[in-house]
Amino acid sequence: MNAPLPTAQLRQQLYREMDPLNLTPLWEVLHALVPPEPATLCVPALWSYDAVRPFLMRAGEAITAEEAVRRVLILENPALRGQSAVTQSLYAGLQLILPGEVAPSHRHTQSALRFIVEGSGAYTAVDGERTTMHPGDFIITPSWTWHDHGHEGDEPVVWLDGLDIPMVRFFDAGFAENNTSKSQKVSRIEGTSFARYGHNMAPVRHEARFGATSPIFSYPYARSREALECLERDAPVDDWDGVKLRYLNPLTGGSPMPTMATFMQRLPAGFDGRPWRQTDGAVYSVVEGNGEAVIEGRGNSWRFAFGPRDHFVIPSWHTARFSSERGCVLFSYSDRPVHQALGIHHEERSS
Ligand code: 1HN
Repeated sequence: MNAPLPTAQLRQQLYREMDPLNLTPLWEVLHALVPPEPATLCVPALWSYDAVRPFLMRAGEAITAEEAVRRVLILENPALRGQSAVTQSLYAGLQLILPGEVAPSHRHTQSALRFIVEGSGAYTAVDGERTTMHPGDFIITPSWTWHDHGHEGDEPVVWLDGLDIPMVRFFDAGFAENNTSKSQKVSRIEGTSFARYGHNMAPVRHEARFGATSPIFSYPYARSREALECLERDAPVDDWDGVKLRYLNPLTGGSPMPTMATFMQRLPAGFDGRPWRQTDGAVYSVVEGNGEAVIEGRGNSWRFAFGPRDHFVIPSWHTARFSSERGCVLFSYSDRPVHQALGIHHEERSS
């Protein structure tokens, strides 16, 4: 009789011989599949606008918006290079349009947000209505709506694109289509959506044109800024967030898009925030002022000094705290609505 194989050898033989059947033992990977707490591969990263802008302008010389379809430099998480992802679920990029250019009309199931970083006078058209871009405006392209961008002004315009591309890719649920015309026909005057839905009022009889997405597709900075300024003067300042507001879909009270939540916050002068962490990784665009983010996670720490137009990402379950000597305004977006829909959103605030 043969001597029984030593355990280790027995197992290796089992693994080897069942491998051709695409079978693999759970017990070897169980700990990694259900970690005791989120253990993202993503790392915090900062893109200083001073460093990025020259490359954007060079891209403006290297290719037209029309040829590129979308002239964008993708902000890739350093730990996810090649995946067009800033976190496991989110995409971020900086898009440039120059005077006279058109980015042709198309549609896709991925939802997009635009946050205007530099310049005025470009427009985006969604489903027949144009909206003019100004720095700090937050604009939505709902899933499966025709959209094109154009620029009839006289200075370069740059915005942050936030899309749910990795999430839709994960579900293998993406469709896309090009329009037959470069620029879609304008069928409503500018401001129609905002007039119908943007004043804490809504038409008495209406349908949700964009399904689960907000019928307002442009949230002007002038309004958000005014709200933050008033609240900074008169309302309690949160020790973790400063003064932070979430954008909402006026028809539901929920997030403007089913997959992405958006926020605008003001850190008052002298703010020295307490640390927090949450499961939704977030991308930040600095609107005004300067500040610092200290981020810790997975045994490492990062200190980002940020100023206007800088972008940074705080990955899932990394501890972060903000400070600002002279005050600043931050826009951010995350995949929080999906966490909430799945009942897996976690947040921790420390003292
Ligand atoms: C897209 O359609 C836009 O419409 C921007 O401006 C970025 C990234 C991937 C796929 C589609 C846009 C995009 C995109």
